[in-house]
Amino acid sequence: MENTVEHLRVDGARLWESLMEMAQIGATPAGGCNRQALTDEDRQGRDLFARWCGEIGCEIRMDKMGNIFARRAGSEELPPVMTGSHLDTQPTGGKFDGVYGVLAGLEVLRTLEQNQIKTRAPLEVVVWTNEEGARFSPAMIGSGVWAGEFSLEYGHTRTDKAGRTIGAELQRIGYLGDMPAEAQPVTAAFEAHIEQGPILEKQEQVIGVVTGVQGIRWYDVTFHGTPCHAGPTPMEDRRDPVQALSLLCEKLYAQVKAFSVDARMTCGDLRAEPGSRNTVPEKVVLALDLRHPQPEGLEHLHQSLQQLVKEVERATGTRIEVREEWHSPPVAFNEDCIAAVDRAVRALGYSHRKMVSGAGHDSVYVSRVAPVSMIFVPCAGGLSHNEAESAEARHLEAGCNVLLQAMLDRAGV
Ligand code: HGY
Ligand code: MN
Ligand code: MN
Ligand code: MN
Repeated sequence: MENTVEHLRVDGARLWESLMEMAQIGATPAGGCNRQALTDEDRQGRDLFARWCGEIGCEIRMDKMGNIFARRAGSEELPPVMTGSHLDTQPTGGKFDGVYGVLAGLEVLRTLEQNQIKTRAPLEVVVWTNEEGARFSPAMIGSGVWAGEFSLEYGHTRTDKAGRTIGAELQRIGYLGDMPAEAQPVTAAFEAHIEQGPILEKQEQVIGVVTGVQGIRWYDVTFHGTPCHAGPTPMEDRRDPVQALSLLCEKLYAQVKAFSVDARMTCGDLRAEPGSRNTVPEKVVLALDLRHPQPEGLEHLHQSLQQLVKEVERATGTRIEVREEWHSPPVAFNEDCIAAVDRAVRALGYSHRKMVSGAGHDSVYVSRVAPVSMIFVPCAGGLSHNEAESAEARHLEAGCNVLLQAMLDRAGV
């Protein structure tokens, strides 16, 4: 049996078809996907995934955070070898971020079913709830509750901008499971994902053997000013929060760039209140995302923010509040799982390199309770969180072959 397993390959065309069918759900006119967490589109995607898993005899369970576990029985009662990712997207997301990891996992199960191969340990493909953190903050909350990072109560009470809670939305779309959202023993876990950056494509490598994930810190920075009339109020009489925000961003961008080529700063969401063109705002709220691969680097960025806030308050006479929304420290993945991916890549003969993930993934929280590593494939121009996100079928197939072999390596046959 051993040698046939080594020569087993997934069906790349079937994987591509499933990706394109899933991409129809929440499809946007510009060719991307808007399937935000717990929307009707997310429900449709979940329903389609569950139907596909049912077709190959998987047992499907759901927990209280709406995480979906599709299990293919093994020949022995062992903790499962897990894979999966997320089906939710950014508002202007693409066809592959998250979805690829879910459907690559499904393709592994389809391939084993088709070849009547039974693994010793059961295999499980997981859909984690709200990985993106676009509709509900913070990101990766489904896997975060499962791994014990957040309480179920915290997870259920997170709200979107319209004040709807995760708990109510899970109920509304019919994905509020009754299984506790608590980690069970796992033999090993792997997540296949597009790189969402330019390295593999630039270096013409097919596979990224992912050794860890960089650290992330999210803040809500609120700049308080004095609302007044846009016309009669002289510039020097104003306490304008937009002026404070632009001064802070200018200084912080400069410090981040000067500090390290690996440092990241993003201001992806801004809102002014009351939001009238001819009233100087009372306040401006900035959703800030800082990242760095090392803990001390992330701490340096955190300190720079605190210190610049004080400087800008003095310079503009405004009050600035910094509230930390989320802190996901850098993660190093499990050496045995990294080695399993490495063995698979070499046996398959794909070009490859080791790398750290710039994006956060559910594997960050899974790694708190299980041995984990990830498999990256290139995406065009390194673009993601963008409707033009694209990847080549041959690369997606290669990554899925690596996933198959790495899972077999850990599950046994
Ligand atoms: O923000 C991230 O890195 C992930 O895509 N949620
Ligand atoms: Mn993702
Ligand atoms: Mn993403
Ligand atoms: Mn992600």
